[in-house]
Amino acid sequence: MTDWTIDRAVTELLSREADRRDGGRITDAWPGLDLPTAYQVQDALLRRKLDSGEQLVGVKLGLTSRAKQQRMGIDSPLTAWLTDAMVLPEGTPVPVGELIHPRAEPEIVFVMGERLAGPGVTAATALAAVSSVHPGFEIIDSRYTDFAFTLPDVVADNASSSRFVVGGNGLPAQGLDLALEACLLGIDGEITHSATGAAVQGHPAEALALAANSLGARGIAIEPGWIVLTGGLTDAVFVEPGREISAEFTHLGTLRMTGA
Ligand code: 0L1
Ligand code: MG
Repeated sequence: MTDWTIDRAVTELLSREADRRDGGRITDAWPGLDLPTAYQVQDALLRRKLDSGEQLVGVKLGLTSRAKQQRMGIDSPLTAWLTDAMVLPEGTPVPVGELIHPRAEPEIVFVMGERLAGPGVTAATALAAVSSVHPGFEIIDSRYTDFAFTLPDVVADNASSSRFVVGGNGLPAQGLDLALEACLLGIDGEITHSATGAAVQGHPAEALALAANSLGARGIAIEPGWIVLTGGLTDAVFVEPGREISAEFTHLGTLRMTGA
């Protein structure tokens, strides 16, 4: 018998976020938190954010690259929600003081032109529904100490979502080879990590198809205008006050951001 409920887990995670504090894994206190229940926590957490005035603007994938999976010790991709409160306009300093222990990771980002509803979505049909492709940063800020979590923990925590940057005006997907699109991640001018789009499920459109199919299994479609973060290409690096983090893409452009 447990006194943990979906509602209690949501309250715990939201209060950690509001108080800028991390804490132990929910699954240590609630071993019965399985993956379907964790997605129920994630959806209930989204509802609380929407009730407080935030708008749903898209979906993100997490743990889509080997680099991220190896670092986190979890080999299953996941999905989570993006709201307007997480948008960090390009060029805006990352408000480190408002966060717990933020890390940044470079991502290939899609803005959707058409509705995409699984099951049966392929990478080709997914890519055809994309309006534009952008360089992006995700700033993750796990509500768990040292980013130590199991898959249900991180799913419940909306996949460590905190802030994200969508850069540039975007390019049409047609004409880009996103598997070969390279990204150099730099800290204070020194390149520390590199990857190509193939790091993300073989092709970022495979990640988009995966999101459409897994959301489809829950009766949810990806809507026109939604932003889709396809997952960290490389490991994430800590954001610190005064530290400049750059992501230089072959065709999508270069993004820079600095911790404040
Ligand atoms: O893009 C990603 O792979 C984010 C994964 C979220 C979990 C985390 O690394 O904290
Ligand atoms: Mg990410």
